[in-house]
Amino acid sequence: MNIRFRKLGAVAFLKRYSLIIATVFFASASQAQPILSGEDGYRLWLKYDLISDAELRSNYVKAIGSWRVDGNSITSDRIRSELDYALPSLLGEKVREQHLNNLTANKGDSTHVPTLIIGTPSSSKTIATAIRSAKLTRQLKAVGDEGYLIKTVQLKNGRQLLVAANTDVGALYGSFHLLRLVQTHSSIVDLDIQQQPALDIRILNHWDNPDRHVERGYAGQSIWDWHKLPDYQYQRYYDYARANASIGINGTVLNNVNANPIMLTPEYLAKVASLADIFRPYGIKVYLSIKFSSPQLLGGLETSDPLNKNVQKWWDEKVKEIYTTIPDFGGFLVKANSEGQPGPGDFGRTHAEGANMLADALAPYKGVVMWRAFVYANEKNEERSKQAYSEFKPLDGKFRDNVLVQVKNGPIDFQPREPFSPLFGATPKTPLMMEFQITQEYLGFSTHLAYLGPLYEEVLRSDTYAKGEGSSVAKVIDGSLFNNSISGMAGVANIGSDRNWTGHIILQANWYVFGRLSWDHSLSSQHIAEEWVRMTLSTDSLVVEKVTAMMMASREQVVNYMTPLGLHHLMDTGHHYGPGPWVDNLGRADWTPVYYHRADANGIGFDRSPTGVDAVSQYHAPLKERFSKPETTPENLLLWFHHLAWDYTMQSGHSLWDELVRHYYKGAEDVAAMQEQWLNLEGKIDPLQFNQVKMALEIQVKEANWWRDASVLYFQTFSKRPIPTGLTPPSGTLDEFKTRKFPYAPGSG
Ligand code: GCV
Repeated sequence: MNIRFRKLGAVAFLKRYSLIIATVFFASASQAQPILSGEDGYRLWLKYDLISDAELRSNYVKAIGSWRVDGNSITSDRIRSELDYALPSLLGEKVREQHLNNLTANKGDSTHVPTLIIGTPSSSKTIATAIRSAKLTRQLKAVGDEGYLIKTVQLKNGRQLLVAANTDVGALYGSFHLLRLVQTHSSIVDLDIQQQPALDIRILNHWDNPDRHVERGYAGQSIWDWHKLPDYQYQRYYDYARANASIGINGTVLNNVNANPIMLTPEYLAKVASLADIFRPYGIKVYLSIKFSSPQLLGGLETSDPLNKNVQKWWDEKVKEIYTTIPDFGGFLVKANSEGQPGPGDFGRTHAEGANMLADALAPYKGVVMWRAFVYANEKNEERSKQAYSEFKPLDGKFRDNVLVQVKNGPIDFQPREPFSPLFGATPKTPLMMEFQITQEYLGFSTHLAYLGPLYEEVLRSDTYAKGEGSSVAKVIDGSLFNNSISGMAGVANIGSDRNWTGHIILQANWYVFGRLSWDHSLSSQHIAEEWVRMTLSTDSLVVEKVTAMMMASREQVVNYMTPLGLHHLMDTGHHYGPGPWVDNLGRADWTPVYYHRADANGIGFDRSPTGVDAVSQYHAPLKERFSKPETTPENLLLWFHHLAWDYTMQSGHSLWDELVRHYYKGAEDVAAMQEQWLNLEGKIDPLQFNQVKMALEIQVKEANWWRDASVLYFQTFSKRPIPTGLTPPSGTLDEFKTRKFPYAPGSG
């Protein structure tokens, strides 16, 4: 432009370019400048940005400015590439040069032993000697196949940092741990860390279909491009594996539990195998959801009866074929006799008979069956929250050793708040896996900021009293309470093809917290949130403090503006987007919100006490007694267990009606306040990240108000009471809210 300006002269230049100048001027006057560079979220928490504090950097350089990964496996290569990329990025380019020089000089020269050594006693002489001389042999043994030690030790050549493990995958986990310490600017002086996972199976469940639609997915299409697999392998697959390994996730179920049998065809197994090859070096096994009627649908058999010899043979052969293609295949996830899916019940058989048939086929290869307990049926004539317990409790002890029963955290379905499922603690002889939902089917999709760490923590720490006080859900699922030999935790993924993976940058933290808790359920969700903020958004202490506080409060805000005081399942039909407490006309009563809130002229809530459907009897004492009476039921679960009069007096002294309305208002107000807090951080956060969250918060504020107004107006038609003084009455009309339709809301089933 400058050159042209000089050639043309001012007047001619203006004539020729006036239109462009005007367009640029008016465009910039009317809308924000596009941001052409910045953090779009793709790098997740593995950003490895340069540490700007020179002193801090030089301290790290002293301790880990040179490194060596011993071992010849692909996993060792992966560790090497991660460190070779991460450490110079974090500590400066000089470190890269230094490291390369060291590596060349190192050959046979003991004066150049790097300050950081990573490996296993069998892959590394240095590690083997150090472990022996530091008397760490027993400690290392104790961490098992996936654990690791990170130790500062004094060796002949001086102080050295060791990341030692029994396997290369353990060394990989240890390396990510060390990187996390650096990324969060934590001290690495005199490290003495011993880690091993609390649970055996730490697994994502993708509800992804072969056509790339993700059931309950709100972050674009499935990341698996089945059509182009096995030949086309996106970089994203590798980055997915890196991200999972960095938080200890060691398994992935690639396809929807509402399974398409095509996944078991040779053509698709080849595609699955190519993903397994990518994930293997990262310690991640692949698993598949299967359709129970596959012998009929794929094999042309007349039945899928699990006790039929031909059916058993079909599965034996299919499993053999799978292991020929994928030697370390993890196993099957099964949704059976649930929401229209086929299952052993179709042939008069039990869940145990169905699961055991598959377990027998998988056992020779050490595969497992994860059999879901999410079952409920109209014909059962039993209240929905009770059905999983009724069905599975009598089957305790009847499952093969390689079967885990996978139980949703609450008795209904991933609501913003539910009590823990009474199945936890009810089946001493059956290992139960936790199933959490990471994707926000019922918590505002991917536009509502709801950090789920506090929800997971609340569930894991709940006391089941199965063996007296201290029998937490965490102890049930990690196998320690009943001495089960296998354990696991599953999270329904919130990952999609969106550039930032989860549709909303902060919701990456839900994937992160799931992984971290599945590795160590004793961590606090607050600690994990802080860690995530430091790695993903900023290490600036103000940002860390403010954003962590926002995240920690966010789930309760959603509870307040959607389903306060134990209300549940009030979302609109099918897609579950927005409020629909009035919906009363679906195929099944227990799909309708009116079934759950039971509002009438007398009051609101579901009587699950002994005077009602007696769901409380499924809990151990003293919970069953506690939940039986409104006075001893925690108020945040009150309407889950009780139907109470609008004038019932709450702990605050307010009537139930006033308290309910106040919760709705508080939820919406808190979101508006959160929006303000975020806006105050402008300039302290990368502009792309900042803007993404800003836009999502604008939507969330609108939708929180919508939830509040629609719910309050609707319940007011029963309570016939005024909005409490001091609160501004809702602006819209109930009729208008009722007419809102969203035929194309994402993620439908
Ligand atoms: C995959 C709920 C969801 C369904 C989901 C089901 C399940 O009902 O709405 O989309 O199906 O749970 O967990 O199987």
